[in-house]
Amino acid sequence: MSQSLPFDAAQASAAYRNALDVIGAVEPNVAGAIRSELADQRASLKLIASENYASPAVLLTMGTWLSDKYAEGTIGHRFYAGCQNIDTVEQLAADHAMALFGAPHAYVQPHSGIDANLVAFWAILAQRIESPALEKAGAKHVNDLSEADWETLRKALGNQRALGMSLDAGGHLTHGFRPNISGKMFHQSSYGTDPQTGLLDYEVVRARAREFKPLILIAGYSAYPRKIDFAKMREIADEVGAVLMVDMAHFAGLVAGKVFTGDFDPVPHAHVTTTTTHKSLRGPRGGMVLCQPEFADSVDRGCPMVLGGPLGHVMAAKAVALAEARLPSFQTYAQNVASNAVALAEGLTKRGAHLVTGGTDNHLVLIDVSAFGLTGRQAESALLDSGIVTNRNAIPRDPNGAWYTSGVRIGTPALTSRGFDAAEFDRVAELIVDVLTATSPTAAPSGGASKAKYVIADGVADKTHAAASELLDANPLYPGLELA
Ligand code: DSN
Repeated sequence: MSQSLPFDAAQASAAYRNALDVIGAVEPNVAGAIRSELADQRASLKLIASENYASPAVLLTMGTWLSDKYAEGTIGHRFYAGCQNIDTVEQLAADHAMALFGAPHAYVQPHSGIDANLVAFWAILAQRIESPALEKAGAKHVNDLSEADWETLRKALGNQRALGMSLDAGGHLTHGFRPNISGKMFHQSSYGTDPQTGLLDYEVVRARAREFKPLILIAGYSAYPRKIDFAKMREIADEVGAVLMVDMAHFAGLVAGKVFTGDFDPVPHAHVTTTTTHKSLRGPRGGMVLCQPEFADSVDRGCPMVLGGPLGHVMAAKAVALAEARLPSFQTYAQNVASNAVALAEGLTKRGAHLVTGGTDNHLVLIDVSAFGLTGRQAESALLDSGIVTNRNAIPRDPNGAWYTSGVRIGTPALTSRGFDAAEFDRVAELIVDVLTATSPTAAPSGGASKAKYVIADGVADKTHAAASELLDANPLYPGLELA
């Protein structure tokens, strides 16, 4: 499989050489760090499920004077003069997003996934909450309330409920958990996964929703290796009168690339869908909200409600990335991301690794490394020592908690962008199992096994580094792009 990033190597080389000369003339150390980052990215087996490689066109779009313009407000309705070009790029990004995802409305200003979720939460509260304060004030929208009315509203907001996937089952911090503002705005409850199969049990979700009666039913994940039936989630939301909010940050590329269709495509089923743009979607770092028309007005008030001024250069890069995702080649890429994940899962399983849910049908697998006698932290570090970049992750009902964990999360989007195929992912699986088998915990000073320290059998890390380099050399990142 050849690399799937669309770009012209000669053009990109010339652009980056000139740009680095301009940067280096002012602060050579920054130019050095940029060069060094490319070298590092080229030299590592990047398996972090939330990372990818954006195309040179996407990256170059961000280094422009669109960055210099303030543009609070919405398209054609700004609080600053002279925003015509920001209007153009924001409209382009929204149009591409609506066309790509078949969404009635798109808001492309959020700076990150957390921001996108916050915009969605406020929009849902504004749209759905039966606030006595709103009626009393005769206000049409929370933005029109007086300070006294806000006080009443805050009390009403504090009584709202959100139901999302539990963190250890693969849910996200922004789905109502305490370290995030969503855990303070809402009374939160969660649904987990079946203890035997590791899969979502929709009847358990339904029972929890009936009992808890959430305002918002949240679906989506950052570490669940399976697809979700969003038609069923919408049915549950409707049954209890909840708004269905789907956070598709991790799998937006699979939706865009038509791997997840029908009941597994969240956009037609959810009232509000949020995403990041830089994971499997392969765009610039940022966020986005798609919604049904009834939420559009409230979603569009994201800035200044909870967002700072929109980043014109990033919205422009979103437009470029979304245009790329509309090409037929992106569908091939997305199919490869999913089929490579299956090859990786099968390669790990046949060599004795235990996978949460026993496999995958998205872009990631979650290995339960306790079967190797390791914590997630030890496994992550041993793999890194061997040239393999992953991240540790809790598994359902994890006895080692969120810091040490018992899992390692592995994703295929980045290496698939480099062109890795199923046979190469099978080889990656072999390398991972070799390293984990050769790693053992050292003794803790207090007795028993350490949760952090480990030792890798002699020679294994070096051998794995060499094998990883062979795979990387066969699939160069940005082939032909030369900085010197
Ligand atoms: N940091 C992202 C991830 O790794 O899944 C989610 O916020």
